[in-house]
Amino acid sequence: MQINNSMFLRIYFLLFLGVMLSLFQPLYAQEHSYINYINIPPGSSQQDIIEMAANLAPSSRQFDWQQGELTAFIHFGMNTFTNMEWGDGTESPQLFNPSQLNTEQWVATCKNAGFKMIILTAKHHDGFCLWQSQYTEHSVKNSPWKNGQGDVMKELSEACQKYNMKLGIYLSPWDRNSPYFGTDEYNDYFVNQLTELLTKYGKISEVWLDAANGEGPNGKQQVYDVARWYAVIRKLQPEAVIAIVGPDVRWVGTETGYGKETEWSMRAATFANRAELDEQSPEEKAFIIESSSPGILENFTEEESMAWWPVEADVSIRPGWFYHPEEDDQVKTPEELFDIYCSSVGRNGLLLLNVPPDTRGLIADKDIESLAGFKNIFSKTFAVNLLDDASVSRFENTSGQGLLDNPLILEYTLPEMITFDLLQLQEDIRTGQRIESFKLEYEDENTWKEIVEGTTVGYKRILRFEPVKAQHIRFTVESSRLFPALLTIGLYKQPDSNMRINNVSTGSFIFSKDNALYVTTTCGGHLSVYDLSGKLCLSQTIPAGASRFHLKKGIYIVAINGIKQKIIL
Ligand code: FUL
Repeated sequence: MQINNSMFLRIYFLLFLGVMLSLFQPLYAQEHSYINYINIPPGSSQQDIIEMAANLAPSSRQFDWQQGELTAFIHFGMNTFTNMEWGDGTESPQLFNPSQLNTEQWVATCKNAGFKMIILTAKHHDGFCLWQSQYTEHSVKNSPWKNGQGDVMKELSEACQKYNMKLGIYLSPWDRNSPYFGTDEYNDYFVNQLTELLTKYGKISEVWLDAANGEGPNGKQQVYDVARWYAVIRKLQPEAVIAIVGPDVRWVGTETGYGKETEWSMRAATFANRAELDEQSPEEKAFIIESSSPGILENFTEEESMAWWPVEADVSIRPGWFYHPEEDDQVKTPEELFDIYCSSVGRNGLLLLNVPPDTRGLIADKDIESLAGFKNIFSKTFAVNLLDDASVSRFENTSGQGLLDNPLILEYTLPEMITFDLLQLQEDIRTGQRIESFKLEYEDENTWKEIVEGTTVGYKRILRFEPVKAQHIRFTVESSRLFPALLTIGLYKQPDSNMRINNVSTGSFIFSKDNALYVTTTCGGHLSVYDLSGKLCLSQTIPAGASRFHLKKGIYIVAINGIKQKIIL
């Protein structure tokens, strides 16, 4: 239900005019200012900091990006043909030879499933380029595919234009093939590649810069000149968001697709280029973030700035990022994909779902079926907002401008009993992200019973629960930074009540120190550790709490209760 609807006006016309206009007007005036960072003046009071945090909003490129909700990742390249996850850059271009490559099939599949953008791995860590680059021989031009005349970027860009799909690029900064890697010339090489990709393939809406930075072919590591890269991207494609190693979009922190229950889009931050930021125009502004911490108010008193830096949750529809035939029976089910959607977009993020084409250059049938099944669950679930027929029987806000101690209460009366199992909330992020905690209750024989409670909302918050039957419903924002920017509230019924409610444990954490792997879990479970060739190095039951394991230096895939993450020791 859109909060400012006619029903609301009918019942609380005078109240609405008196209260809402006075409260929303100052916010509305700020709506288009898009202040997405702020340097906190020294000596700011707690109240000043609350106001600054509450009024931070996305830049227009961040706002447009967030509305897309679903982006498809296409991992395709040399690894598809060597059946690897990471190549070492010595692979022969002769191996790249898709038999039926059809980018329209990729785009149509993703479009049918509700995706708004596609990001292609134009170059993965092995350095092999899927476009006709004039700066390297390690590309499609030396492959047998289309006698070396093919260009995957070009074909994808044309298909995206045809189907009105946004296009993004993944260009790996780490390059295990380039002889320049580890020298200043590599930054020129990288800028040249960026320039080709950003000038020859139409509009690019996202540039995904991976954080991996290992050794190049000469054993050296590279110092990335990110300031220069950002300036090139801003100049050539000012509307593109720069993600991961970038100022516009932040990595959620795992490769599971599951976001955090509490997710503030703003972060307390320290910028390397703090002094220059004020001088840059909104179009060219790009923070170089040195450190950042979650947007809880305590952190803002520690750091010198704050920035709007929303999350993207990436995950593959299969265990690997690239296509491997042996994983054909491990494609995520429609229910799993819906669970991931509710736990990424529904936790104030954007979902970046990888769908890797096979050696034919086509998305496999199994993956297409799962995506179509996901779309079916999605459409059925969100077809009807059961609150649309409700009247607001109580609206209470005693707080004036601040809501720290004074709740906002909305009570709804339905014409008849409804059954629902999903709550969806949205804040108008152009105003800011403000809600700190909320709860949903229903009336049962004259007593109010809690259904569910939560913390942050932001762009979108989805919570699922066992089906509830009710006619009177109460929604309360218990705590908020200034007046809550509540935009919509909806109650829905999922098509299959047996659908799995998120039971994936997000309560595990891994890190490496002194060549050891540390694992902390809240509930214990099973730990498996694989090396990059897929060999199992460790498999054992772990207790709740912290455990330490000694492993050789290297890169490992760590799976805890089936959820995989990568770690470098
Ligand atoms: C990681 C890469 O190392 C993986 O291969 C994959 O591309 C993933 C999305 O990002 O850092």
